[in-house]
Amino acid sequence: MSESFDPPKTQAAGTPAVLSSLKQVFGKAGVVRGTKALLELNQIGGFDCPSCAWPDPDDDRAPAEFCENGAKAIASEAMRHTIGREFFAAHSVTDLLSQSDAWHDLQGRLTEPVLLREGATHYEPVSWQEAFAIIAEELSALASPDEAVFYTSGRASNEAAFLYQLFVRAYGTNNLPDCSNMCHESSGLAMNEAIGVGKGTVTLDDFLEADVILCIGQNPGTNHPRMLSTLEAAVKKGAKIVAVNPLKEAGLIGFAHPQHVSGLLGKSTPLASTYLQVKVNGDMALIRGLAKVLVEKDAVDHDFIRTHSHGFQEYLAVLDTASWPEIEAMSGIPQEEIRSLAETVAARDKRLITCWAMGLTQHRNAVATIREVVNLHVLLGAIGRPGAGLCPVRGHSNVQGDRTMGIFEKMPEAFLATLEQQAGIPIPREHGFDTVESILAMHNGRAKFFFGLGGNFAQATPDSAFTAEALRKCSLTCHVSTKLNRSHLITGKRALILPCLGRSESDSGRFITTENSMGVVQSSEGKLKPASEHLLSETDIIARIAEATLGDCGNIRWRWLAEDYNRLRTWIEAVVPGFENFNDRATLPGGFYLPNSAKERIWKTPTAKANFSSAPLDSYKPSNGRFLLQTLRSHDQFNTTIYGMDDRYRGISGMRDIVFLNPKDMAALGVNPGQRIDLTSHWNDGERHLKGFRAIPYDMPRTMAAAYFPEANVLVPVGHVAEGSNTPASKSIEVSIKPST
Ligand SMILES: Nc1nc2c(c(=O)[nH]1)N[C@H]1C(S)=C(S)[C@@H](COP(=O)(O)OP(=O)(O)OC[C@H]3O[C@@H](n4cnc5c(=O)[nH]c(N)nc54)[C@H](O)[C@@H]3O)O[C@H]1N2
Ligand SMILES: Nc1nc2c(c(=O)[nH]1)N[C@H]1C(S)=C(S)[C@@H](COP(=O)(O)OP(=O)(O)OC[C@H]3O[C@@H](n4cnc5c(=O)[nH]c(N)nc54)[C@H](O)[C@@H]3O)O[C@H]1N2
Ligand SMILES: [Mo]
Repeated sequence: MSESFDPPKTQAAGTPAVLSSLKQVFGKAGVVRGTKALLELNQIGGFDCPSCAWPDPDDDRAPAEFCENGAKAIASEAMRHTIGREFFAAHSVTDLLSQSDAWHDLQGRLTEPVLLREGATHYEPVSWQEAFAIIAEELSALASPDEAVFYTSGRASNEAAFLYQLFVRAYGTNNLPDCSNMCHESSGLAMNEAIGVGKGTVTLDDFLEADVILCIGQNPGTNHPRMLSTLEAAVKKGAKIVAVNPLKEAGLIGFAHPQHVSGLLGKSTPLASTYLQVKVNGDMALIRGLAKVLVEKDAVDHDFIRTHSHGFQEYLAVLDTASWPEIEAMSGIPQEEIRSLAETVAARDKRLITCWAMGLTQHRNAVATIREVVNLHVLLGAIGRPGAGLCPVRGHSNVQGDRTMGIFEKMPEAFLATLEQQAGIPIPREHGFDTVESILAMHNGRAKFFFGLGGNFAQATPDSAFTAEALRKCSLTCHVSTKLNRSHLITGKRALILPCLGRSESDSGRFITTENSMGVVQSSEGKLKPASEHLLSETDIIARIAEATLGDCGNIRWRWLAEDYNRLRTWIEAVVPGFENFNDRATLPGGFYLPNSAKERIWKTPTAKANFSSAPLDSYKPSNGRFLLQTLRSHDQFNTTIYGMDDRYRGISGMRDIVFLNPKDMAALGVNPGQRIDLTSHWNDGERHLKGFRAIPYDMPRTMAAAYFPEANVLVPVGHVAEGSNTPASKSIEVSIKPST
């Protein structure tokens, strides 16, 4: 494989995206299975793409309603290669651990349950029944249910997630950490405090009516490619797109629609008309500056502020005290540019949509920053009217649905009380561990049992070495997974891998439901032949573990409930608000919208208003000579699943061991392009090291650095988290850099 770096691209998608999709799908899944998968992907009656959570059009879907990265996700799930007992007999756990994440993914789909016995070097086959008995035995042996941790990634269906949290709570704990703790937790918390809902308030149609769309801290060309079609349509309707990102990202600059002839011929639509290369973590200052100008110009919505908001006077006071030198220093954006942004935002009807993702959520002050975004919308009355609103862009395809179903260590009392009534058994109320607390609890011995419903806990979490120690202290680590990953290899005394059906595969004719980033619940029915006849659905696996551990209890008959997903949906309807007539509505073409009070301008906050936040202005400042490192995704990965070694839009081929730096900083460090450097992260618990990565020049602000997740997770301090949400601050890691010796 050739390793090289070239200048980044200035447009996303086009023919290279189509070619890359087909190469991945046909190469891994074969032409027949691959074609069938692509034809069913995101179609009404077909299955929901397991990649990101960007919505599909409500109706009127194109015959190819998928993107390059959705195709890669499908290729990885639908691949023909499989691994079973021969594979695990041939490779010890230590051998497998020495391989890369990309190699793990290439080996193929898991096909049968395997067990690593205490002291053993290899996984060996185990029957489903024995696997469930081992889990039940371990859970019964714990001194308290709170010694068990039950993690969830964001691919589980609503039905599986609901049953899972029911089991975990029936067992007696709220220890339900999830990937959301590392993802949009800061958004959920900030929005709940401010407007009484933790979810976005816009639909796809709003994009077609917007005047201005702010895309902050998000790289949609790679992570939500179908969003580019929405942005293109918005631009064609006259919307202005403003990108706020330290890095120049191709997908924000231009888009060549891969399903339109003009796009295939390379004709691209320019997207962002303004591109603000903010400093990492400088967004709060930027938005405060913007709000300051809007108030100065009296371009705010006084009616909305009077009728709907709380805390305006205090907010005016903080705007007053925010000084321009401070705003400019923190954001890195000159006053004139912020003034000109205010002109753009104030022009026309101030129908503003703000989209954001991990560039805002993974900082120490993430919650305050996102509240500042909400402040801006409250000032403009840009919530709950057509063409305006808040759009946290979710990651995993069903991460939002899993939360709706109760995957949360701190579910509100109303949910738990209704669940208790429906289940007819006591439901614990004490809050459980989130992701970071789970790591600490396993490390200090308060938790001894780890269960993962999907995901790759060991790789996705901060401080890889510390988290590995934590997992190794467990009595049992157990994963329900589709593909081999590093978490299967960093084990407790005993370990189990339980292979499950993927979303694209037929589940005995049953369908599941998911909820996308805009609160649309829709059905998804896998159509491909399962990778192995031994696979069970996630729901069946959970039901059988619950039965082995607890037996039927209260009103719950586990196997009966899981057998027919309509029964589970009846339970969901009884417990979760907004799911009336769930079974009838689940099959509506295009699904149905969940209620969203903020969209109706009803504020379910303690003040019954939309609350301004007057948090002190803040940004992370590394000590002199040090850099602020952000960890991000390349174009060839889905979180910890590495599809390939390229990052096409950023001009990178064949390598992942790289650090993007400003060319002037490289010169100051005395480092040439491609030269190896060593990074050390600094935190109050000590230092962590990453050696021998290659320095790559990139168009970005000074004293900032960027490296790929998960390789750079060794540098993320476990205690460096967002205040309030406890999300690892994996976009603001203080590092020192020196040339490797
Ligand atoms: N193909 C593919 N799709 C995915 C995923 C994937 O890995 N691959 N992951 C899924 C998941 S779980 C998630 S959460 C989403 C993630 O989607 P994104 O949030 O787009 O993912 P990141 O790569 O973390 O990108 C962060 C972006 O924020 C910018 N950024 C970093 N720090 C700052 C800052 O302080 N301020 C501003 N304004 N910008 C900043 C970075 O330069 C980068 O462009 O994507 C989902 N979709
Ligand atoms: N440094 C740093 N760390 C980060 C981030 C970052 O930006 N920087 N981002 C964070 C974010 S936003 C997130 S969401 C987390 C992601 O954290 P996770 O959700 O834990 O990680 P994934 O890589 O998405 O999980 C991939 C694994 O899920 C399994 N899998 C795939 N499909 C299925 C399925 O259908 N069912 C089941 N049961 N298993 C399946 C496969 O075995 C695969 O190996 O990482 C976080 N970690
Ligand atoms: Mo995420």
